Amino acid sequence: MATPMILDCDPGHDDAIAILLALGSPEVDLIGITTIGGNHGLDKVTYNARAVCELAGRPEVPVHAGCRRPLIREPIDAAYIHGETGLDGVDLPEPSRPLPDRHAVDWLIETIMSREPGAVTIVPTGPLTNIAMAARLEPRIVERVKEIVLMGGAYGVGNATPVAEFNILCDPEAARIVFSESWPVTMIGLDVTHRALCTPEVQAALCEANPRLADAVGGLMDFFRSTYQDQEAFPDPPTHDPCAVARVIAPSLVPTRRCPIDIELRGALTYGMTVADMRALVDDSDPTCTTRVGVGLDVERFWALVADALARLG
Ligand SMILES: [Ca+2]
Repeated sequence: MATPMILDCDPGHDDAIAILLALGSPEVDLIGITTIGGNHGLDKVTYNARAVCELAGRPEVPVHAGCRRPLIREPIDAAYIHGETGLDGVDLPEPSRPLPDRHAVDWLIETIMSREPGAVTIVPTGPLTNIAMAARLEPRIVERVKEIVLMGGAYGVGNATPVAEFNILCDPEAARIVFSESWPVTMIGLDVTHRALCTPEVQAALCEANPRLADAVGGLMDFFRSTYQDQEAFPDPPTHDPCAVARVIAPSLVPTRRCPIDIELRGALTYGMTVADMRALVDDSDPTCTTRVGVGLDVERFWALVADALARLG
């Protein structure tokens, strides 16, 4: 039985790979995509999400545009990593379906409430504004969501600041809401995703897996590599977002441990930090702690999973 999944994203090069991974994996039923201003403004990332579905041959997957701005702070973006379009380096097909009017937050609520309790898994790979808004607008969704598996945060080093990860820093107040609700939250942070480096060997294997998509995947990764080399001193780009999708598809691929996580909202140097209490005070089976953190990645299996998904997209 495939897991019904909603991907809440801001494509973004690694978001694009996350969408392709979800669409190409039989373990997942991607029931829709919601978008959020993050890596780039809302209009660009929404267009990109639709264009990636078109590229995958799945234009019927519903895409709904969400929040344009964070709850409280001023918007920031990551154009320095993802380029002018948000997906520089590739020519994507134009979306063939019109963008629905319905706001992503309304669509999220309606979709979750219309499904069986415990059915839907949400995978946010951008700022958490939409998810926080949905929880406040319709609190009953909190107990109906099976799990939130998000890319964001870190218990170690940050990226947008020394201690804060970009997605969380975009809207720390929204993150506080999402992490403090009673639904299960699994945080797949930089501690995991910095291991998912798309080396030239990995990239060649991905391109070989699907010749039809090879130009697009290669173009995305070439651009992503160049900005990560120039801006972040990484030899190869860490491909963050598909790690969260992979955790849903094959949990053993991303080991986690249960620990309390809170979001720093007041620190002059630490605003947006995900403070994970790793002191092992919480037993792994303790149900009163609803947050988990990813602590590792089976890198070889991860990339094999992505290659298999690309191959299935035909
Ligand atoms: Ca993202």
